[in-house]
Amino acid sequence: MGFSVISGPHIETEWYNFDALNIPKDHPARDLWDTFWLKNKKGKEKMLLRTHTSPVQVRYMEKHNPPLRIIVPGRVFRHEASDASHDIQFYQVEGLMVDTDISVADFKGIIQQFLNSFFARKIKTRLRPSYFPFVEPGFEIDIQCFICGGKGCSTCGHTGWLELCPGGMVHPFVLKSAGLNPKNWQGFAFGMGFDRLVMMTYKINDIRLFYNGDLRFLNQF
Ligand code: 2NL
Repeated sequence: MGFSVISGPHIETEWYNFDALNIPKDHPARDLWDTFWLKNKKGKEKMLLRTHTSPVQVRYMEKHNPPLRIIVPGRVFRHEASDASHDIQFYQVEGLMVDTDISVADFKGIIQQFLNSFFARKIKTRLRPSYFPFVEPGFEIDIQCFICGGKGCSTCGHTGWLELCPGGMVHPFVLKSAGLNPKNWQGFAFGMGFDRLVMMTYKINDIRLFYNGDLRFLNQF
């Protein structure tokens, strides 16, 4: 589908990780991300371990003229307690498409195509409204529960749907921060937790298994 795979630094500035993404310093939305801050040098900008791969997309938009289609896989870091579905580091795969006349229909079509191909069968999806400061409108993409086929079971909390990945139309503020005129360009973006996709595919119930180096686990793959 014409997407280039792009990567960028794990250590980021506050501007690229937060401010440019419409997450201002004293805004409550910033509390959505538990951040590892680095000791900053006097008079220098505050540095951190990126909490998402979005800063890579901002940097890319600054340097390249649209139309743009990129996929950004990479390690991200969150300062939070770990449990079976959360770790202090994990992989995200974010996507960004910027062009003229891009709509939610383009977003849904491309995600649908990706999922059918990743899971090697036709996947039923739906979009549900959600909030992220860097997109407007924002949604969660749900897939039909692959355990019960949509009938409702304990895995899907008896809803028939599983939350897969958030996304939305790139907020005009973010395009502006990256030097693009939102009157001329629109786009969509999404951010998948890659570990979660792999957990669903292989029916793995604890994200920490990927990183604790137990060879009995790793040698199965
Ligand atoms: C998450 C967050 C999302 C995006 C990531 C994005 C990037 C730019 C502009 C707008 Cl440069 N949006 N990324 C958008 C929506 C959701 O996911 O934590 N996912 C697991």
